[in-house]
Amino acid sequence: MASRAAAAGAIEFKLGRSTNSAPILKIQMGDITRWFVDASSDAIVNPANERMLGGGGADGAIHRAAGPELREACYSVPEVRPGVRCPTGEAKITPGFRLPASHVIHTVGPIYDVDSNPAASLRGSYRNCLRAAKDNNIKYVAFPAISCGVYGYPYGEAATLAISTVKEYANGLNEVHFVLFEESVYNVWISKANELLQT
Ligand code: AR6
Repeated sequence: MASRAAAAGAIEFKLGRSTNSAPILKIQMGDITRWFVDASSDAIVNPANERMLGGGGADGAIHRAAGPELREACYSVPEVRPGVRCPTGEAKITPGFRLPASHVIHTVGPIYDVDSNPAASLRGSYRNCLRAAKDNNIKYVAFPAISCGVYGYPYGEAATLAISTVKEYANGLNEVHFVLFEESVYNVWISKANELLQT
């Protein structure tokens, strides 16, 4: 259950049993482009597309806030096949440039109606973002609701996968945040977290 309600609507949960070292999960409403915790070891997750050169939604907002250097950094990520720098379910890391967060972890969630196994792909996105964070000494990560906008993933199913995957793979991080733009998405995330993180 929620251990306490923090400021500005953020609700905190503990991920795991051990009292002091277990990572903290925070769920809050907000604009992920404004999020930061720590000058060098924090990252926001960008729900990108496979080209990684920007787009609409959170991706567009992140690129606008980070400045043109972010597009240049993404452009220099090698293509694994024509037009694909980051395959669905994988993650790539860049600096945050003009963003308050020091890093951006770009991932590509599944297009719900197109992907042959959207649950496996979405789980892969969360897992590979957490892996990229740990590989780069990042201690604080903020996720949006990957695939819950243009890519059409139902919120309830997405929240269950997001929270259970974070619970499984957050060890070694200090905090994982969900920064959610819409109240309807936030409400689903809180309700699933209460279901899945009861202690
Ligand atoms: N901060 C936090 N969350 C946000 C923000 C923000 N500033 N802006 C939007 N959201 P979407 P997807 C929420 O569509 O479904 C892009 O064009 C939004 O309300 O950004 O993974 C990419 O280039 C929703 O809940 O990402 C891809 O082509 C969530 O972020 C495609 O969209 C995700 O919505 C990716 O689609």
